[in-house]
Amino acid sequence: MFCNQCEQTSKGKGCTRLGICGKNEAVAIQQDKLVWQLRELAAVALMAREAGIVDTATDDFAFKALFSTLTNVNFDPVSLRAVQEECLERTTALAARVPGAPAPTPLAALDLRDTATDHLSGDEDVRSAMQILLYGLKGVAAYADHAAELGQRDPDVAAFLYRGLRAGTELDPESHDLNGWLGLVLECGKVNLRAMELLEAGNTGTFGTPVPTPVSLGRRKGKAILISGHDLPDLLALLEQTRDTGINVYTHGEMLPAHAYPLLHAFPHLAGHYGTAWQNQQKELPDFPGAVLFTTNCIQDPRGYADKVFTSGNVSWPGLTHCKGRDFSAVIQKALELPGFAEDVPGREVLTGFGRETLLGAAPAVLDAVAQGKLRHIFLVGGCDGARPGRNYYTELVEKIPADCLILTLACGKFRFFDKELGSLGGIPRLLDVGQCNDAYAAVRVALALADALKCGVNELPLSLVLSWYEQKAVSILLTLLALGVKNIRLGPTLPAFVSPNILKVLVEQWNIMPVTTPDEDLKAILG
Ligand code: FSO
Ligand code: SF4
Repeated sequence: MFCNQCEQTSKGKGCTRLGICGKNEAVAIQQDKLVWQLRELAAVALMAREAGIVDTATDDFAFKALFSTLTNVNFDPVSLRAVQEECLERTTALAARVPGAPAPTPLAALDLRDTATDHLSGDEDVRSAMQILLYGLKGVAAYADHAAELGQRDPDVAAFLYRGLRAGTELDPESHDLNGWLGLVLECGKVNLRAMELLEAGNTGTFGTPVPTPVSLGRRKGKAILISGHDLPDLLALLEQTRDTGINVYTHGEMLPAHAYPLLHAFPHLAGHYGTAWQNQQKELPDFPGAVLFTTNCIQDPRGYADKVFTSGNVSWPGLTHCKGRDFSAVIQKALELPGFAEDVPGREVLTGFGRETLLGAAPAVLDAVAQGKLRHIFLVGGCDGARPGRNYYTELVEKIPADCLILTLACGKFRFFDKELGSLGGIPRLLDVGQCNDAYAAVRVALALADALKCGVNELPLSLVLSWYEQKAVSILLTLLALGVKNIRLGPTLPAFVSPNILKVLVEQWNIMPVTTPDEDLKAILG
């Protein structure tokens, strides 16, 4: 196996035996084969589009299938095999409708082929660009899948997914030089903005516009279910199915911002938030006295507490019960069997829900504070969390940011500081949780609106982005920021293993992207 797609990749180079994430060799190879199958599907789907055939069900499938190869999503060879079989069936069926379309490789023949790297160019920079593109596409696929679940689709997003998947393979009629690859990579960023826009439309259209909402970190006496991941429709279904059962539902990880959506907040048994970021689950979940549902990444080996963990959607772990079709009766049954919390435990509250509308509403006050010299600088400190000790940088940075600065945050990286008392500035809380990783869309729109109001470019704003990355959704968001011309991004805790020295040079020269150093040094550099 060879996998270098996430930040915790072995020795900063690549996992070659067993993934640090727990992905074993067989599953890694299977995921590579599935990606290859999707490249074949892409070639056929592009020919179909030329013939005027757009098959939405196949587009939806392609997003889901690629999503299942993201870090910490699907560790189960049986369910991955089913995805592979469906991919073969769909490609065969679509090819039959398109004259001259190539037949997909049968699974038995695919098993004999090393699809991890065999199609990758020998040129280090081209290989790097192909990997950046593939990992960015995985992020796009995740957001497009979430959006499609909410009925939001744009056939152009699928068309680009196909173009990107076909690129560089023997199925691609075009050839691309390094500039062509970089062009595709930036286009991936733009397409990801569209995917996040669709998802925002789906979320707000279904659940309402997020409003700043205090969320309890305490516990309520009674039976309990913990729901983790990013899938809000799963949460809605769970809340509906647990209505009047006496079970309280708690959010975990990236589900925290769900509390800010009016439709979800209205359920009185949406009781609060439990735990912190994904990499702490093996410490935090054994003590949870109820059932646990993982709706998307990031799941880890539930050894020792597997009997109470369930999965849904694209997530799978061998041996766990997978809830199909948003039927959570097995989760509810398990929660009723488990003791639940013995008593009420009051807890602190944290604020979430500073979505696009709220932030845009606060923009005049922010601009005013900037004009009066009361607000020196805005920091966006966000992205994904992970296990590396170097990630304490983000906690320390937030603690050290001076009191006349605001801090926007999003995604699971915020759990390093989400419960800190940072006070307020001109009536605005200093720490503003924009939401999940996909809500980077909201942060981008607000930055563009502020630049517009101040009649300057986004790089001239008193705004600095200090991002943490872990998996492929973060890659797609980074590409979006680059495609929008956002410069001076600080990235950590380490730089991606899949970026070659020459491509890094381009990123530094054109975007002045830089690694995080120490909180003190970076603050000095930013604030002057
Ligand atoms: Fe985190 Fe995991 Fe949301 Fe990622 S929970 S690491 S970028 O999947 O998606 O922020
Ligand atoms: Fe290694 Fe990350 Fe790939 Fe897992 S996803 S095998 S940790 S590079």
